[in-house]
Amino acid sequence: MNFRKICVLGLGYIGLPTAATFATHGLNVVGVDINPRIIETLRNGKIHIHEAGLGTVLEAALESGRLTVSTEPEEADAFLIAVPTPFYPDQHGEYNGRQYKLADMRAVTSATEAIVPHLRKGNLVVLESTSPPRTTIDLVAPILERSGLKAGADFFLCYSPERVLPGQILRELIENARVVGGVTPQSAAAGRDLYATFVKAEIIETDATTAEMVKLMENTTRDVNIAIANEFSRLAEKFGVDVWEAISLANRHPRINILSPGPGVGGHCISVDPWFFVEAAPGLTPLIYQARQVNDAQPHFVVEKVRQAVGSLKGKKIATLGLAYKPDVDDLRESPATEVVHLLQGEGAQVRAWEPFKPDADLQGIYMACTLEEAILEADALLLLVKHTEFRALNPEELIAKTKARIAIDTVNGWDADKWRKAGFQFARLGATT
Ligand code: SAJ
Repeated sequence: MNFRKICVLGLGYIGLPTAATFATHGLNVVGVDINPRIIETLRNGKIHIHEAGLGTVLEAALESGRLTVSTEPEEADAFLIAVPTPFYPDQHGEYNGRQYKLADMRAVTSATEAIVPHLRKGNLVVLESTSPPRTTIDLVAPILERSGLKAGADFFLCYSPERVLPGQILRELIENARVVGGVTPQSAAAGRDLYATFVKAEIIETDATTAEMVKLMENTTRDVNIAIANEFSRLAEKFGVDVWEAISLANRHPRINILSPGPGVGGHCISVDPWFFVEAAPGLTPLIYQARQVNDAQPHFVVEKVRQAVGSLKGKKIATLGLAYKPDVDDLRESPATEVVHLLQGEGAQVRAWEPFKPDADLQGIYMACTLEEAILEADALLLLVKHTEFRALNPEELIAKTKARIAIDTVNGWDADKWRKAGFQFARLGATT
């Protein structure tokens, strides 16, 4: 199938790089977002998100005239839906006394509805948003069929999960294998033809529900694996073992790859997607549910670690380093570091947070320092929460002259304990007692 013009609905972390990449590979692309401010920002040649290399690709796409942006979709050969699928913050389901989160599919629903007036025979529609199993068949297809056209017969319909790692999106879009699940084999083939525009790796065709499940299985596996690493860190502290050393030794086994403990699991993918399985089948998911509980509890263990290091938290001045959900990104969504700050404040600590990727973030109730120096000057303790490259490079010998703090607590194995002790800091690390 040949594509000349496509519409990408949702210009966030996935939709925008995807739209720009299609445009730089020769397609005419209309990028659509319901937020007029995003459209205006892009029209002014600016970007509302931080992603390595995105500026260059976007500039090329806009300058070529192949990428235009709008608040409304229009007729096209294909429509891609890349809108957020968060969970409802304050609604829960319950099964056997276990509370679980519920997927908020309103953005997928309204993006799909917006396509209906423009859908024509022979078009392709692809859902990319991470979604509960059967969303393509049970939610998207019936809405699109309000056009009078039949999914699979009159138009092609696919689910194709994005699998790109924030921080490396542009490279992974092209280099990662792509799964395309169609509601019919012909739909999957049409989806493959579309992604072949830029995907250099294998494109694998399957059915839509398998593709949805593949995506959820990937992120759920990572969540469960991080949960076991976090649980190991608690056990190591109990037994006086350094979990980081133990993990590196266990990982010498040819079939073992234990992930890293830390302050918890953040972002809008791994801490969210497992809930889609739990909601869809609460009786079949005790392990997935438990992993979520373990990872969500991790910020409390960090607070306990700080308490062990500094004594009572009341009135203590803590400088927290990093608020992003993971290293070297500016994304603070669902960040466990933010949760740690709130918990410390709840215990009466005075926190100054320093996030070099977003120093001016407006987070309710969190004092954002303008510089590292400002954050640490009056502090009693330094708390490393994110393994940003620039934090790993900090030199404790130089730092000690710039702060009152003589205690350093590392939750991500980012600092060399010997160096910090030699410089004069009392040093503590999550998952270790020495
Ligand atoms: N984390 C740990 N320990 C680890 C690894 C990660 O605590 O050993 C934490 C991170 O600090 C972060 C969270 O987990 O808070 C998630 O980070 P991540 O790098 O594991 O994943 P994401 O959310 O940035 O991206 C994931 C990726 N999925 C997988 O690796 C299976 C990516 O490929 C997906 O495209 C993305 O989710 C998505 O959009 O679904």
